[in-house]
Amino acid sequence: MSAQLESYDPRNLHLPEEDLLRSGHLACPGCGAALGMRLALKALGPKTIVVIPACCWAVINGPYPFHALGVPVLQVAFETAAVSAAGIRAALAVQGRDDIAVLAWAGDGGTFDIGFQSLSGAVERNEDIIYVCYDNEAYMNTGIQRSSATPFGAWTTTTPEPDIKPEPKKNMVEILAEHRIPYAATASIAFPEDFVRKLQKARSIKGTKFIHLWISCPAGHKSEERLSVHIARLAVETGVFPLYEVEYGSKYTINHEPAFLDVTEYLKLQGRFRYLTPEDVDFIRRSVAWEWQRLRAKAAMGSSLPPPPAPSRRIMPVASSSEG
Ligand SMILES: Cc1ncc(C[n+]2csc(CCOP(=O)(O)OP(=O)(O)O)c2C)c(N)n1
Ligand code: SF4
Repeated sequence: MSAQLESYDPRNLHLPEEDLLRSGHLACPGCGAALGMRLALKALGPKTIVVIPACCWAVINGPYPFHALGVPVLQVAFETAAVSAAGIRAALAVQGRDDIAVLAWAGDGGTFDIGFQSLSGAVERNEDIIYVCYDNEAYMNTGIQRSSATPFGAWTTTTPEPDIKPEPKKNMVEILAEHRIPYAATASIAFPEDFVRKLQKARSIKGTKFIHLWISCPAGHKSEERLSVHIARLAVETGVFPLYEVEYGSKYTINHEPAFLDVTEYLKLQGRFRYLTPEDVDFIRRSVAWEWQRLRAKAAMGSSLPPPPAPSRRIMPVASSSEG
């Protein structure tokens, strides 16, 4: 383990005290999606309504009339997280309630694939919602099927050996940023203060905010439960999952300079990558380097670009102190 990872001490974290994820939830041990929600509600607080489509979290929350969250939850059809959240926001606007955060919380299948059309529509209308995609890189709830968020080379039940997934992962933050929403960002459960800060920032901005949260999933990644946070940290420190934010599609900020540990440090802890050949690992290594080159170029260009002009007929929301 690198000196940088050894020096990391979670006891030094500064996070909001309040816990709105109750005991008795139904997540697997070591589930990053449970930790992610715990952090999200620490960031947003009790004045939050959560919208959950079909995904692991629809199960984690528990069977009606019980549920594990200390905030109201609306469970909706798989493809409708973004539009359902937008509908709640519209209803709250009629009541004059702009003090409540509306959080759409969906898996990668419900975001990258099945919910993409309604998400793109909501984003194009710049609906005033926070959308978090917790990304475990497959359809885990129904038995580990490949999604378009599954990375190259991963074993899933629909990409079994020797036909491990040949396509790279879809780049969702870039696609959302190209909709020129006020805020799009990546985050990780292994960088909780960064994630909490991003949610709090999202809450202070009007319009659509999208956060792509990388989470560990011991059941689907075939990894040890106790290593969930460590693996999530390695995803960042190997450069596989960069932490950055994009404002109005133009201003890029890289939030963490990785140690650029060798990708094998990350891959070897997950059984889903056990079928990779040395050539596959080399491809992943070169892809990580290429993606970083591209990200740095965008960050360099973005720092000299002004934000896009505000449309003359629609008020393009800008940062405000009220909730998003
Ligand atoms: C229209 C529709 N198709 C399929 C399903 C079955 N289904 C329920 S959850 C799920 C997988 C969800 O995957 P993802 O969004 O990645 O979340 P995860 O399970 O990984 O948390 C599927 C396919 C459904 N409920 N509705
Ligand atoms: S399958 Fe993965 S994401 Fe789903 S509850 Fe289990 S660990 Fe969490």
